Amino acid sequence: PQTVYLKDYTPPEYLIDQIELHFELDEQRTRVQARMNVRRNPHSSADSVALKLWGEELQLLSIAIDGRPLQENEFVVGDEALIVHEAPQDRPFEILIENLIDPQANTALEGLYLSSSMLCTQCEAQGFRKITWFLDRPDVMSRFKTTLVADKAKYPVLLSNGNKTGSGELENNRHWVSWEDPFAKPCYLFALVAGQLACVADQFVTMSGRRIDLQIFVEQHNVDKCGHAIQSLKNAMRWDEQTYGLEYDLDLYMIVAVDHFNMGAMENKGLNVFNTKFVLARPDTATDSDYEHIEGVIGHEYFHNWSGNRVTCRDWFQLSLKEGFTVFRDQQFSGDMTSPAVKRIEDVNALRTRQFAEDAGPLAHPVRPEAYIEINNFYTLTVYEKGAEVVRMLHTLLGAAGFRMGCDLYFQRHDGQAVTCEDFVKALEDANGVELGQFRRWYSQAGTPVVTVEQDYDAANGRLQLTLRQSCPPTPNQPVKQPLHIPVKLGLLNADGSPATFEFAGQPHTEVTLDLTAAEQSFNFGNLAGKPVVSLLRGFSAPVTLQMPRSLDELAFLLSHDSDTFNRWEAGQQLATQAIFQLIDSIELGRPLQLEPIVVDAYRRVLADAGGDLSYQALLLALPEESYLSGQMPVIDVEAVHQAREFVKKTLAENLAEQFLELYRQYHRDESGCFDAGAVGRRRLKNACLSYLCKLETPDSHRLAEQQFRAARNMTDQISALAAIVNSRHPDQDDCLDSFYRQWQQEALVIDKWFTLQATSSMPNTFAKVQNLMRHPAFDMKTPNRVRALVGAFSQSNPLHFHAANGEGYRFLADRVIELNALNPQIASRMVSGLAQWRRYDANRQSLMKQELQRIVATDHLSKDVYEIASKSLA
Ligand code: B3K
Ligand code: ZN
Repeated sequence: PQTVYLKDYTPPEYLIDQIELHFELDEQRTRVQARMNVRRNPHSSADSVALKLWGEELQLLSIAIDGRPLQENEFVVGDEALIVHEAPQDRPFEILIENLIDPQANTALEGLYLSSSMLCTQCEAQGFRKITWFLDRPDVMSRFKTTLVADKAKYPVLLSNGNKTGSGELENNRHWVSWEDPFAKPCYLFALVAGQLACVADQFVTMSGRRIDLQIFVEQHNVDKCGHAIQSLKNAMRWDEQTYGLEYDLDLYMIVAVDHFNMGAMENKGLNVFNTKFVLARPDTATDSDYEHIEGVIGHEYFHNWSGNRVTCRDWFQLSLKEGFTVFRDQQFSGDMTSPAVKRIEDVNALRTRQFAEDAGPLAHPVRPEAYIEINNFYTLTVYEKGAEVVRMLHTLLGAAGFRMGCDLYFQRHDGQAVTCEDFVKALEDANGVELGQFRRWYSQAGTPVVTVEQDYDAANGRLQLTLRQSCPPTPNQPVKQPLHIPVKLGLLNADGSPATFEFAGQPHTEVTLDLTAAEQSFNFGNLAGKPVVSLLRGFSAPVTLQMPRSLDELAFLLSHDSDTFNRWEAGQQLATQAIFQLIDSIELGRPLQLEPIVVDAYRRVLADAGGDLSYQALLLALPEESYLSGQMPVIDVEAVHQAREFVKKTLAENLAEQFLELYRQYHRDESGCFDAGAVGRRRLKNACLSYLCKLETPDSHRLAEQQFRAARNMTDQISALAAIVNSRHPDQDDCLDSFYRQWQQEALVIDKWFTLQATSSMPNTFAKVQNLMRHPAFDMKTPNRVRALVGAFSQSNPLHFHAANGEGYRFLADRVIELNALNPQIASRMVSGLAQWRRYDANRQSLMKQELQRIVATDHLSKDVYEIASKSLA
């Protein structure tokens, strides 16, 4: 397979200003007619006269230029493209192409495909070429007119981008609808949907008083699950006006929810296509975190209308231009809708457990990658989440007002253009009159920097000197790293826990952001009454690993007193992490296990402090996840990590049983499950307590969980109780699982949860259960949500059983990858990630994992997607 390089970018040789599409829709024989206005690009210096249009899996019916059908010797059709040997050079011309496609055979879910009984499209990144031959690249922007013709009974609703311009009846029970999108766009933003869909409608009045129709299309049985999505959309529209001054630009905003979707959702202009998982919610079917994810994804796709659609990417290497920025925007939005502190902790937690692992492994790449084989493999945690951190650092460095000025200039300067990450940084610089030269390295350099700290306190003069050192480990193709511009937010605490006022650069401060730009740099803080406790990297001001040795006492002190909500939580995480690592040492040395009393005391104080935000309190109680802990070990010992963490949890439960039970009782109500901050917080905290209590494995705790499970009137309570049951030695486990299945068998998204709970259980016998579940009638390899719920959950969220020392988990995963490769390469390649980290394990596991990767690479007809991930993992 071929590698594509950023350094080879050249402007398109031709442009297509307008395209008129005509679809005769049919499940197996959809006929596409594309009429395109083409001209030479004045900015291209290439001199070939050939015109190459990308196209895959298409059957050509006819091709004509300016009304003249082409002779066979005038063009050639290959697997990837159609080449017209001599296109007119001196004038604009029209190409008319007719071709056939088979949506039903399309299990890759890219291009036009059938999902349940509806037809829908997914074009990003390069799916449009599976619809018709085209200049399928984001810097070719065209105005689209689309006419859809279909059977009226099967496909009463016919949608595409923009505004509806006409409709009518045809013979043979067929009908047509036409659409026109007034905004030029790259073809990856094209969409069509056809089906029997019910519509939930609402309206939004924009800041300039325009009335926008909002429509969510779902299958009839889901119309009662759209309220939250509509509300989230309205909130997002208002928020973007208030925060960025950005207003929606069409008169209609449509969202369609489909069952079969490779990822979360897609921001097609005026016609978002969503995975049902990120639209449908009713309190009895969706958990509080489902509600949060829906709000986040609805916001994300909406925000793309400006950061992505009005201003798009020049080429796919610039993906983070729209994704990193839009993730940052959706994070800000979600924080503003709920609690900024809780949202920040959740985001950092996910970044550190998952993106840091990617950045430290064989698939590490810069936020702006330099090469790819299959672009779909680069919709990564690095491009999205680290990309968002890079934008957040710009926000921190420029301040909210400066960042806003920069964004205003960016949108103004580049509206209607396809641009680069460089253009974004340049706009921020120009608007603020600053220079961000070194900062740009965040886009080109991969790997997570490590920052170490040395403290030197001069008691006689009340001065503290901090010396910070940064380094970054080598990553594939980048053996040597340059220092980055790292914003480090800092505060100091007095001995009594109060915030210290200190002198920095001649001014009094209570908090500063240090600009760490050199490999080693010292900073001085004066006017101190006594030795302060340093609170560093507040709010996680940069995506780095901070190495700062601290005593358990100091961590407990910060957990009680730090005024920065992130660092307060972080102190608790480090406290637990240190305790768990001590236990891991004991396990490996065969010594008896004992938890430091200071840890128990710290958690006792967290339990007692019910004053504030209950969601935040629940986060303070949550122990670091196994995967986060594993990420810090030189050689991962899955069993010891699990055993040590369980021991801490159980010991805390035993020592603080009364407090846990009291809090549980205080916040346990019979609730129908409305999604408001108060109720969400109560449920979070109460369910955190329940999960501790169940570690006691007493009849009382089992009864508590079962009672909650049976009586629950909302999914958060029901699934939390079931999770506690499934992860304990509860005697009625199977019965509870069966009754849950019977209750929810009509609700696909709830059944996904049922699969995931079993796949992620830490109880013995889990692997056998997973194998049985593969044969369950409700399992389906062609439904990505189901595959992720079972195969994905087992291989990515059940380290204990997936990494079984006999290699059964690895063999199982490789078999699934090989099966999926033939059906859906994008999903197959996502599943390979379970094996990518093989170098982090012991020799036995390394060789077993490697063997499976080699078996995958040796498979016949391997897709580019899987080949790239598996071969790079081995390299
Ligand atoms: N832009 C899409 C992702 C497309 C993925 C293609 N493999 C969704 C999003 O990030 O908003
Ligand atoms: Zn996105």
